[in-house]
Amino acid sequence: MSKNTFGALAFLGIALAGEANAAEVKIAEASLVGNGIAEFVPEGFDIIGTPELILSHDPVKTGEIPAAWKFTPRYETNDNGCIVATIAVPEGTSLYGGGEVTGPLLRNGKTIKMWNTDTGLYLVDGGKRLYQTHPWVMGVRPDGTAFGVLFDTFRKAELATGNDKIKFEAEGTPFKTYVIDRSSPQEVLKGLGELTGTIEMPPRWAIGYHQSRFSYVPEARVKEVAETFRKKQIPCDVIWFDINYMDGYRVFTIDEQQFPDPKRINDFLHDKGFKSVFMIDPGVKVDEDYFVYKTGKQQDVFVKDAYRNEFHGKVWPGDCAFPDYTRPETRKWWGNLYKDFLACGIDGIWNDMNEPSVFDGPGGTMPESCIHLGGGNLPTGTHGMYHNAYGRLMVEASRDGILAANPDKRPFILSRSNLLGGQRYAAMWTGDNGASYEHMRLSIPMSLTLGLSGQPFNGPDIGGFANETSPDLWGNWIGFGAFFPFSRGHASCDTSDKEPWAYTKLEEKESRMALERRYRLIPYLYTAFYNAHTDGQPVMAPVFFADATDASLRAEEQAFLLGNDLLVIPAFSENPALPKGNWERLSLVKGDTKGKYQADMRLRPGAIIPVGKVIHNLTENSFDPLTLIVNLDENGTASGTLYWDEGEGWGFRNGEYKLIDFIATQKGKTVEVAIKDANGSFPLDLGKVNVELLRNGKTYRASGTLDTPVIVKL
Ligand code: NBV
Repeated sequence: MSKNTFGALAFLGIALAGEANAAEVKIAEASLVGNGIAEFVPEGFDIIGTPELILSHDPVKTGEIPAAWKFTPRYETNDNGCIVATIAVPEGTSLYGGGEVTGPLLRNGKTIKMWNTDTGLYLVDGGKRLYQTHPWVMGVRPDGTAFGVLFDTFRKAELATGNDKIKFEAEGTPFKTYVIDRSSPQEVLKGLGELTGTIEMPPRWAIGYHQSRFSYVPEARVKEVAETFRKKQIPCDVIWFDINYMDGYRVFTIDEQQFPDPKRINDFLHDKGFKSVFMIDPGVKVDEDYFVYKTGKQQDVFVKDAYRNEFHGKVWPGDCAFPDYTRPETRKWWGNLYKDFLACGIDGIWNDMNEPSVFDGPGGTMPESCIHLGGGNLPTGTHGMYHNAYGRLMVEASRDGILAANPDKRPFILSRSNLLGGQRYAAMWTGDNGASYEHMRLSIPMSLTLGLSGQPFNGPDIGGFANETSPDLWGNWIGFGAFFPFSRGHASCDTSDKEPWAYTKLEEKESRMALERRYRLIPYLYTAFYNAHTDGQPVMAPVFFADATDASLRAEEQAFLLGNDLLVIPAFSENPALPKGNWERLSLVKGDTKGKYQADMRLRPGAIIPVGKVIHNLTENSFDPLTLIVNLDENGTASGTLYWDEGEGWGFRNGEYKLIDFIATQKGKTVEVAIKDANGSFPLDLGKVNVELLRNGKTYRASGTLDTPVIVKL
């Protein structure tokens, strides 16, 4: 870790921790701040040196730490003047988390660095340093109980998850540590949500399939791609606009040659049931005739260099200035830029390059000596201090602006860089992967780890961003990639086409089938997003979530769970470790259990899942009819939930939703399926419901209105 940050901080007159030799830092205050949540405040902690950007609110003290409390961090300063927090780990604990990581799901014995970096193909630092920062670890003990540790700082850091201890070493002043000790991994993630907030309900279209490339231009090409999806009846909800739509890479502009009438292309997409997402980068082209630069300069919103001149660095448009999002005035100015931009019918925003990536800057970013002025709760500080918060502050500003522009709509923002807690503002994708089997396999533990780190709404570039994708790689990837929480195909500018039909007829058919499966699952998937929103639960979860006491599941990273009840076993997987019990094989689309690339899907014993019909975009009606798929447990019972609302807007906050609990009970040779409970005022008429009961490889069917129980004969 470099020392120049400290030099710069001293220059700013910001308090420094002792830089001399390793010395213990005592804990000044320790208290409970929630059910099984302890807060540790070290001596020397001050909110100026370590401002709060991770937690969603100031935790309130609820009591004293009980005498039997097991996890207390030990703090010390080291020779570099960094603060080191160490927590001893009980024997046999499986460690997870750290946010965006390469490598295995099981993190015992791993070290990662926290310094957000534009890392094409994950090559920087051998994949130990990626685009986001999540100072968070979850431990699962042999008995299935779990704990989590949150190091509450966004400073440059290193996180080592050793077998006997977790060690977190960060620049800056002493930081607080939160420890959550609860009965299960699910409960620990709920606690993480209590501290850092959860995702907002996404607009429903955002959980459909997305098609992107760098870049779909001009207008005619966008139309062609959209029309081909409809003609070939491959489900898709969103077409993405990468940087080439801009006028000379100037953010908040649209190139008139490529898109002479931006409203026209958005109207076209909307007519066909698509939404559009447009990219906005932080770098603002230095151009006195360009309104964004001009107004930004007038309002003095840009980051300064060490001599307090406007900092310039090169990105796509050439020389750029960078908004100083630590300033409330800048966030306001930036947010306000969205209103006119979105007015042509743009539905969502993609914030890229926000580590920030600066082509000619040291280490590919802006110099650590640059100055952020701060304001509100944030003190003036160097870029060295604020680097890992840059993307998070950007997406907060974007979200606020988008919401102010369209107050009745749920914002959808995708971000490449972010910080733990930033799930409150944006979904994320895992950056520039490559078209390789290695990255295809890696995309599963990466996505799972993000879900275990508070960010359930995530996914990779399916097919691989860089390099050519072979038909077989695409087929394999989309076969399970259709079940990522965020499911999007994307491709770099110098590759061949990567749309589902760009390979052979076989992959086209398999893509359609995989995506039809996703779209049938929308009622179930939307309910899983609701659980993510209310309880911080991952949408895509590791297999061990099915049984945290089963040691054989702890490292499984080929198969995964979608929600609580569905097991997804990718076609490529070899000897996956699967949970015990009678998980019944599920068919959602004719022929899917035999499809070459289709994931094997299994339903949990004791589960009822709500699924819709095959639709091709989310403006169509899923409930025509609704099907309840049931797998009884060994006691002959099953239960499940459906959450549904408008799919847009905020009515659900005032009770305009429907939350229905279903129950199935075996009575001799029949099974009764009924509504156990229904809440909320959203007018959802289920009409006639189909029931499919899976049992020993056979399907038993019945249907009825559920005004009275539907009876399935065995
Ligand atoms: O905007 C172009 C790309 C984008 O397609 C990709 O998804 C981002 O991760 N962007 C990076 C800029 C540079 C790519 C080489």
